[in-house]
Amino acid sequence: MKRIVTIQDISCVGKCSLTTALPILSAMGMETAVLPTAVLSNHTAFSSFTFHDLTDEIPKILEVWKQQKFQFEAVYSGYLGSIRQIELVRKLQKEFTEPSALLFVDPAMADGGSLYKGFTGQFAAAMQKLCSHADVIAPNLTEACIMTGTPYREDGDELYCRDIVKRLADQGAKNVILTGFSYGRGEIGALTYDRDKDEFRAYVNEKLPVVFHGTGDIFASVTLGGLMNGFSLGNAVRLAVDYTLACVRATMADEHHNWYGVNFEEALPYLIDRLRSLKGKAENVQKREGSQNKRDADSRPAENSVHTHVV
Ligand code: PXL
Repeated sequence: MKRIVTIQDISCVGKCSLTTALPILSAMGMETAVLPTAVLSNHTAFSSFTFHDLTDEIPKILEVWKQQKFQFEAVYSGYLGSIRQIELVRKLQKEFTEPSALLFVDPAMADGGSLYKGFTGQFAAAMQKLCSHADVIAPNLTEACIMTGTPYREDGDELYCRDIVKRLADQGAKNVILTGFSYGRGEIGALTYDRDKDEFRAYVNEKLPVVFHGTGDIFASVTLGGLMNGFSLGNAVRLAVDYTLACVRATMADEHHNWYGVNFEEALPYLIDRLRSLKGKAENVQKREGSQNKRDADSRPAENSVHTHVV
């Protein structure tokens, strides 16, 4: 079993950050250690909330982890509350992982053209630096614009998005996933860029005319879970886009649904079925073609692909 660590807040109510990452990554077969950065009564999209910062606790935890010689195969950072916490993510990467481990950064600091409540330009600059050391980053368009100094355009076309994604990779991130990407109305997905292969890919699926909180954290958790299960970036992103849609559908199916989080729980069987099917395909290919070709197996198109482009 792979052991990974995720560093983000725990919002007691309003499904996001740790309360979604943990069940999703567990369902995907990861032993998931957590470093809670803060405890909130509920996430910050509610009209009021408490915020108890845990930054001072983290160095003490890391001290004991060092004594215990804990190591992780991936570090996944989400919503962070301070520049010191960003520095602690780097410490985790440097001191608690092998060079082959994955650093996955969801900048989780902005949306809709502006920074979330409480975040500053200085924080954004520190996040940009962290992203430059990452293997995979998953910003939305607002975060990507902030980190590249690009004016935010909601109606930006594919070329506009590609340019931003490429510039993020030029800053150092090996793989960039621009979330919330679409070619037009009625669809949503992600645009990815793999720096080593110099390859853009886009995958989109149906966009329902609703907005729910917490879908970004679901998307990021599933993408990381897919990568840690050995899937290609393309297949991990397809799985994440499709599962996020399944969560939104499950939410809509309940007439008493909440605005503050999606029903990812009832969609978990779908996630596990897709995971099994992708792993099954990889094993079949391995049997047929021998172990040398195994790494190619997960690059086959997933079922239910709606719209895939390699450019
Ligand atoms: O989903 C990102 C997120 C995580 N944690 C907290 C948040 C948000 C977004 O608003 O408020 C506390």
